[in-house]
Amino acid sequence: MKALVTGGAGFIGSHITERLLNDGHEVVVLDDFSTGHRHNLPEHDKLSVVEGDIRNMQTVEDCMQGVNWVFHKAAVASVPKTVNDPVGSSAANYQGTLHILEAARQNKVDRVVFASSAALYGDEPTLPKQEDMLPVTLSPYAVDKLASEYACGVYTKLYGLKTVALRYFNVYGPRQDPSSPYSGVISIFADRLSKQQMPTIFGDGEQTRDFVFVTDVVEANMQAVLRDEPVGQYMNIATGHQITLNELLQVFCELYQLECKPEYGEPRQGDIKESYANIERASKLLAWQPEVALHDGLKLLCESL
Ligand code: NAD
Ligand code: UD2
Repeated sequence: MKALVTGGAGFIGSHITERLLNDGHEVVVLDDFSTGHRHNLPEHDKLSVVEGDIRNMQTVEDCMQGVNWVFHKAAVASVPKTVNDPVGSSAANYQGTLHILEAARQNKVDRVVFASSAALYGDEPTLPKQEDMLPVTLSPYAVDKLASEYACGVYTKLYGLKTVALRYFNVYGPRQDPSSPYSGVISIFADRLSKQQMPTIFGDGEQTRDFVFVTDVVEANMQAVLRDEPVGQYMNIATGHQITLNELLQVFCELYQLECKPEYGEPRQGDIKESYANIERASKLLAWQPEVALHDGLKLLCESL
């Protein structure tokens, strides 16, 4: 098969690309390198890398030629960036998705998998987060992800384009960029601890998250193109388990054999207290279960640094 991976030079996209190449597929990566890096991708005779922008319809059309599967991961993935520039980020996060869907329709692509987000649950306190809950959009990022999910649904119902939306919770693993204060907390903790520095926990550390390892996310993407059951659906991709940040840091310190003496800072404004997902829909429609336990995933991450 021939696959287009938008955002393929980024964290999640590069892992999807690697998996596709390992499985013998041909891959086109479309990335503007705004946060992605060429060094995230291997040299491979079945991989072509296009430096371009999903905001440009012609670029998207050019990349869509002969494609069977699209893994649409390109986005301004930082919520604060979308807060600072709602119009500019929407051009990528919503209009860019429309470009992908329209070019996929015109080119009779077999499947489009869209990277959605747990951000759609906002600060709704009910746990676990379930797909039938009403979205609570607290940022331009969430609005664009929701609008993109709706657009995927419309393209399936109206034009018969087979789309699947995957709502990722907190994804972690090698190649996640720790450089911004809003980078994934695991990437920040790993970066600090690998330099023998103690990270800062914002608040009392009793907030929880559902951390899912990137190769489990890749497997969900693969099942989303291989199976018919998920077509036209959106579903949570997570583990179904939560862990507090205090516990997370404790596991990390054991891995690095460091005495755990966290520094506590002010709680982050707008922080969500608890988050974990119900993953029944994904496990049924994708015949999928996360395989990598947190301890093992953190070990793999530490070994990669
Ligand atoms: P990332 O920033 O590492 O990857 C995004 C990639 O898209 C980068 O390579 C970037 O250069 C590229 N890109 C951005 N704008 C582009 C544009 N206009 N044209 C072409 N390429 C562009 O982020 P990630 O963590 O790998 O996220 C991948 C996707 O998953 C995003 O859509 C993100 O919103 C979504 N997501 C991620 C998480 C997470 O925990 N990492 C959680 C929920 C949803
Ligand atoms: C995730 C997404 C965000 C948005 C949000 C919606 C990531 C990286 N972020 O934010 O884009 O979709 O979900 O709910 O996927 N923390 C520390 N110390 C640090 C960094 C973070 O204590 O150095 C805390 C932070 O205050 C929070 C927790 O760690 O309580 C997780 O932070 P995060 O930014 O990794 O992810 P989250 O769930 O807040």
